[in-house]
Amino acid sequence: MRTLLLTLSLVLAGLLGKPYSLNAQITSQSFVFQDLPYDYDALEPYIDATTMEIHYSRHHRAYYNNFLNAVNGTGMEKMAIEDIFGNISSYPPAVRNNGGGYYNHTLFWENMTPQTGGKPSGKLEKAIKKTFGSTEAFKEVFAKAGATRFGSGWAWLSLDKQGDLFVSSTPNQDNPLMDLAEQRGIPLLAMDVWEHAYYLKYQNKRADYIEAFWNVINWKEVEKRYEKALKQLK
Ligand code: MN3
Repeated sequence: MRTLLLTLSLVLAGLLGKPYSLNAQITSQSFVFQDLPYDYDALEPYIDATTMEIHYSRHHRAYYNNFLNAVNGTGMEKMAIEDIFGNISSYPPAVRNNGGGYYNHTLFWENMTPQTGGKPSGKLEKAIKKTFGSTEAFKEVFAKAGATRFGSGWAWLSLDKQGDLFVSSTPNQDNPLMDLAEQRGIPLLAMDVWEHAYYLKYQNKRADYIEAFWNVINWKEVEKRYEKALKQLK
């Protein structure tokens, strides 16, 4: 029924010249498509409004819709997404790609803000200093993880099982919660380095986008995630 509705709405939306408007009606009780926590132009000049609008309302929405279609009727629709990721290697690629796309972008929007503190503080700052030497050194490691990811993917700051921070990068829509990730942990900060995240404004200059990203990090949110993740380990 859901697939039929989706097909009908796509056809209708296409006729109306609004390819995503009706597509946007799919919802789920377990997996929420969250509102963007700010306006599309809120992160200007670092991330332009058109990129934000396309990225959120089309890319993210498509991952979400495709994820719901992939889990609907499988039993997975009642699972916590973290548990799905913990066994992702045993599920179809559509769950991995779209579930990752849905989760990663939700985190990405939350860990950006126009009211950034500019740098980490509190317990997180201490942990960053302990692991990387300084915030500047962390910035370099994180930027390198994003810059050297071949093709499409993500850069991450995460917390491992031992309670230590680490930086990693994953291909496509994978993330550190997935059982097939090279380094597993709880994601605290996510940076999308797919071309769709920056190409309109920065074209091929991924390094410039990465430099700009530093200006919109929601450090308060990353700190909150860090403290929550520490508690989860106990
Ligand atoms: Mn993206």
